[in-house]
Amino acid sequence: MKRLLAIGAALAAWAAGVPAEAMPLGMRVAMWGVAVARDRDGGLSGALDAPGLDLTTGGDAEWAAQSETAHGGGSALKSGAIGDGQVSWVEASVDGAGVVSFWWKASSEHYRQYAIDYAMFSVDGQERLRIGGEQGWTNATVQVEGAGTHVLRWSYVKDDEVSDGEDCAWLDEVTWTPSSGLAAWLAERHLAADARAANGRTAAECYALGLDPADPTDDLRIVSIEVVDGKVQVEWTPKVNRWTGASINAALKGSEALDGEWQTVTDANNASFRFFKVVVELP
Ligand SMILES: [Ca+2]
Repeated sequence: MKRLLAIGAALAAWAAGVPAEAMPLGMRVAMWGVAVARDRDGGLSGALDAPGLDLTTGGDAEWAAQSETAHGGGSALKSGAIGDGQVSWVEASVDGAGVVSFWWKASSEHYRQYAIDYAMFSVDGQERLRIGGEQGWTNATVQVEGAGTHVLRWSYVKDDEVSDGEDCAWLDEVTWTPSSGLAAWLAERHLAADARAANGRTAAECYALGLDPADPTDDLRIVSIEVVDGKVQVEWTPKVNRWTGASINAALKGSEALDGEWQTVTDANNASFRFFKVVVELP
């Protein structure tokens, strides 16, 4: 989901006293500073909560929500009805390293302590945990390492013969806690998803802009904005970060009037624009 930062109510103050004459873009921006606010349909709050997982299901039968058997009330997922030699799985993709925690339960064919049909949890196709037989609700916590996308998959797997028990698995209360990125940054600072930092900005803005949320004086003052090879480069103080948009997509918008049409600036020396704003995509 795209979460956009765009100019909001602060724009008026930001643009006050704008000189009409053409001057280097960086100077204009330095005089005006920059205001960043949330896009109305950005869905920030959802993004700042513990990220929800987008689940997909497949195999020979699909997992489905039901409320007959759940951990701690409410509903849980139950594996689909499958036959011998078949599998029913549900999975979610996550980015980067983190910890996945969940509750699961199984009722399946077993021999003594050995699960013959079983529920399996895998990360990127590699089995990490397995339960089977008459296994009550069990909590599991699994560390996921490495950058990039990881696939978390829960499968109910049957061997070639015999069924026993309720012949299925259940899954409930799956949480994903990233060890990097915005969610981890928030957790480290004990900030709520909708926290307003000491400098008045949202936590997400502080994260995106490299600001210290505990420091009321640590706010964004633009030194320069350039467009290099179509990419916006913003330099600001006091952090004096050089933000190239490599990790955060940014677009510089220009307009001849505040209530005019905002266009993407592809020429930093275009003197017709009197007003500018930076639109960034939050991480
Ligand atoms: Ca079996």
